[in-house]
Amino acid sequence: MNQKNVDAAFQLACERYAELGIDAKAAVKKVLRIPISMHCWQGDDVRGFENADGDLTGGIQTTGNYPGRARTPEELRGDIDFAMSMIPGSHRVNVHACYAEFAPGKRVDRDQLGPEHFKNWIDWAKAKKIGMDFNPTIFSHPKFNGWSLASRDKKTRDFWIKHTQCTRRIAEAIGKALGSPCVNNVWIPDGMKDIPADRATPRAILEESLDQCFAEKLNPKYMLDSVEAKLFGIGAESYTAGSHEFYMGYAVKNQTLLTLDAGHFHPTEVISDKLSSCLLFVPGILLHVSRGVRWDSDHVVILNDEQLAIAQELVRLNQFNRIHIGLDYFDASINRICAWVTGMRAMQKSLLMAMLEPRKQLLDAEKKEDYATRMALFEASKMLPFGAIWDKLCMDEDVLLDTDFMAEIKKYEANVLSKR
Ligand code: RNT
Ligand code: ZN
Repeated sequence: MNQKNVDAAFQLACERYAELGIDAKAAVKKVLRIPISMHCWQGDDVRGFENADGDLTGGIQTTGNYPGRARTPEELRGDIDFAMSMIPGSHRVNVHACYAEFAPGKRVDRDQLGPEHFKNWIDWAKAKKIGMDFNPTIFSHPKFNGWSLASRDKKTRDFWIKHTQCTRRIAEAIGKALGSPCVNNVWIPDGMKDIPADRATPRAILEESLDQCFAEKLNPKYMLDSVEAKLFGIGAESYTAGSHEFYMGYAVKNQTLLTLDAGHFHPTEVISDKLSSCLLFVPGILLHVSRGVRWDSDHVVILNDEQLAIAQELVRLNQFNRIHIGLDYFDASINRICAWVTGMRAMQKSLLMAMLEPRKQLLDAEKKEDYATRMALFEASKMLPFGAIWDKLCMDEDVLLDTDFMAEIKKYEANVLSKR
């Protein structure tokens, strides 16, 4: 990287944007203030620490066996630290209940978890001055037999209700310790492979179970509840109890946050179009930014059209206090650090790009119903010197440019990952 060239390109780019009335320097500042919650589970293929060799169940799958996955909490946190060193700005980390740590001989089941089992995560986050988010882990466990909170079996249901109640208290403790509300996201895989004869009963049970999960009032200054829908999972292709309509209704009725996962809808149905509607009726949204590819909902986030459309909506709505941005994907077939860094940076790039659109001209054209001008402006925006602004942002934040970070990751792979 030639620093002089980056500076010169930035200067020219700022002038070009200024001609259109866009303040590129202000956009850079703004994007750096937006925290993104990085999901810890990309680092170990969603295995967790309870039984890392156990099967991943619940209709989600990691495919691939790329060497170097994190096997211990120290390895995972070390990998996250390294990934974060290549991501501009300050972010959050999203942890699942299955990443609990136990003192020797003190292992407990998921219905007995407490904040003490996440002490190392909390201390680490505190030292880094970052926030954390949390999730009950309602899959990959012997008590998940295809059903959990929507189970007809009271014992199964009660176990998962207790687990979810534990996670809410853990989330509250995390939020209190770190001085930033911790979003606790409930997702369950419950569903059926083939056409159900009764779609209603599991949903009625699920509503009752969730009411029990959320009965205890906890302080929203420290924790926020969110619920996540999904259209289908592997082995639950025909029906999921927790569908979009179910959780949209639940979140509106109970005023919880609603999680929108980009990979959880029909292939041509996009979450970018849902944000402005949902925000009218729920107190907030948790985004699971992901990339669906055919039947898989969890490919690494890249700067594609839907990613940009999501970011455009976020910027245009400008309600970052109500929208929590998190990533959710897992690719076990490539270097996992690169998967994190690429997704986080793509999220940031899309936000920056969205902030650099000729907003005023676009709105003017639209108001006049001059849709040809609007289309021409959108096309013109794509050719603006966005890359020069991004490079300068990276350089000033002391992180490597897009063209350079992979060499650093390769070094880490040779020195650290390949030794596992
Ligand atoms: C699964 C959901 C859920 C999980 C994570 C691990 O389809 O998207 O959010 O990916 O909780
Ligand atoms: Zn998700």
